[in-house]
Amino acid sequence: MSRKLFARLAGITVAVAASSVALLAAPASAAPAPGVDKPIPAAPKGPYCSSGYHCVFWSALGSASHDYFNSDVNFTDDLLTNGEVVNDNIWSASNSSTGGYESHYYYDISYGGGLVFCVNPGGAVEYTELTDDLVDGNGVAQRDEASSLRLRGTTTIPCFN
Ligand SMILES: [Ca+2]
Ligand SMILES: [Ca+2]
Ligand SMILES: [Ca+2]
Repeated sequence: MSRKLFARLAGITVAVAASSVALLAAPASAAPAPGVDKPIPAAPKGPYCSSGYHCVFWSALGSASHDYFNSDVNFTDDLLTNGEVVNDNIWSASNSSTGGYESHYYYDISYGGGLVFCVNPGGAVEYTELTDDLVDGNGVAQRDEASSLRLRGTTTIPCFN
């Protein structure tokens, strides 16, 4: 097993353990008191991604990340929080758009090469939902392939939720 793959799997185990604890600690949702107006619903928020951003992750959701506020034509000049380059190196993504934009990820820079996958507002795609042929950046399968991000309004293209 490669060092990179091992590091990813080790990190994922920790992330899963942490999320299980968070799940147990979550309080039951309280019903609004009678006569109190329901609050205006907030924009949907994807996991591990600040409001208004489109977030990409090195391995599992919540791992080393880079947050995009707008479309980005070239991932080769962007770094993850672990210092690695974003290009051909992301395994999962989350969408916390406040403007209702879908995140569309493409195989090549400048939205070229076809769509790798897309994520709806408030949604996310976990690494387990993406395919991988174990060759980075060869235009085949989905992990370690995305090279640009285009924000689009609501489309008819099926995206991850
Ligand atoms: Ca960039
Ligand atoms: Ca690529
Ligand atoms: Ca590949």
